[in-house]
Amino acid sequence: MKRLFARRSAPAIPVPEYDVRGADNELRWVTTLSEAVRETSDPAAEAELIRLRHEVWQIGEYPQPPQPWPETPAAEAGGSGIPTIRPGELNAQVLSDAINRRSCLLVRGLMSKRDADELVAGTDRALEASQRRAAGETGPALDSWFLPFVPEGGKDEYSRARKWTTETGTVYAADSPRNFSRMVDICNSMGILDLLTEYFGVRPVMSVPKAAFKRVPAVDAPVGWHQDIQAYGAKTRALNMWVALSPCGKDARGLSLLPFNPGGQVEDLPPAPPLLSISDETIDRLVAEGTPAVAPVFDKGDVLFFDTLLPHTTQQGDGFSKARYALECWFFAPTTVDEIWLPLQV
Ligand SMILES: O=C(O)CCC(=O)C(=O)O
Repeated sequence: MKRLFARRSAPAIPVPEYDVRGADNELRWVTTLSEAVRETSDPAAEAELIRLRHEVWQIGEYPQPPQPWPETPAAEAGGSGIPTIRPGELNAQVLSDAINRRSCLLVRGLMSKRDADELVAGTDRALEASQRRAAGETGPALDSWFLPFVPEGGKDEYSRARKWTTETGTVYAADSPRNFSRMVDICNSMGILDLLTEYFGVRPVMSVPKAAFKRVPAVDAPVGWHQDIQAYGAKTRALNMWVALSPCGKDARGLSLLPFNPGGQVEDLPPAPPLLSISDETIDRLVAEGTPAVAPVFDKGDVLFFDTLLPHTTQQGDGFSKARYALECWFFAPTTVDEIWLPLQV
């Protein structure tokens, strides 16, 4: 990617307290540019910030997460379904217990409706900007909302996937520099980075293709049953923060899931991104063995955390009348994620 923002000399501020070694200068720049972006929304600074976040991951030395992983599951509390709590009850232990037992945790109303509305508006702007760019338009105002991220000196491994995703209503968060900066600020204001640092035992990173804003149409369910371990492999420690940015599960497609911890892949399939799949036979078998398939009704701002083992799908079927907005946001223990996922320091 062309360097859009001239870096002169390292700003005279202390190195932020991250666990990363060997990237002090870049981390100072991340802090400085984050501030500049908040104050001025400068498109060149917004794009440079994404580039820098990837550079920190490339050159930084990250600590190993603690062993063992996952911890021994806590005793099963009985019942079935999705463990569900209110924001005041959320902490790393509660999260970890729910993930170990059921691979998921639903936190009602964790994101404010105002933040969700802002990200919905940002999703529409990003998708619109992607169409305009596809039609040949360019310019800094467009770059703020849609500027495909390609690592410096690298190949655009995601150009085909990106074309398909934007056409079906999904935009990678990092391809929308203004939305990405807002999303990181919102995550911080919700305490997510601190929570997940405690959960992983190390500060997590995000990824270019695995943090995405979605506008799922009423008429089509583009993603079927899958587990994300099929894409990442067993060694990757990852957790998704999936946020319903608009109500769904009734008039708009939500998510269907099997809330249990299967301990590994439920079907032995080679990974085939972007459309991984688990067969209907396997899902039927798992349901017959006692795990109910559930499709919760989500309100705007509800957050579902889930790990790589959770079998889930965009809610299937007919009869939906509204589009749904959501944020899919995977976090990773930095040393366990493959560079193909274009990790980003946050
Ligand atoms: O939002 C959806 O419908 C699908 C989400 C998903 O598959 C994921 O977040 O991994």
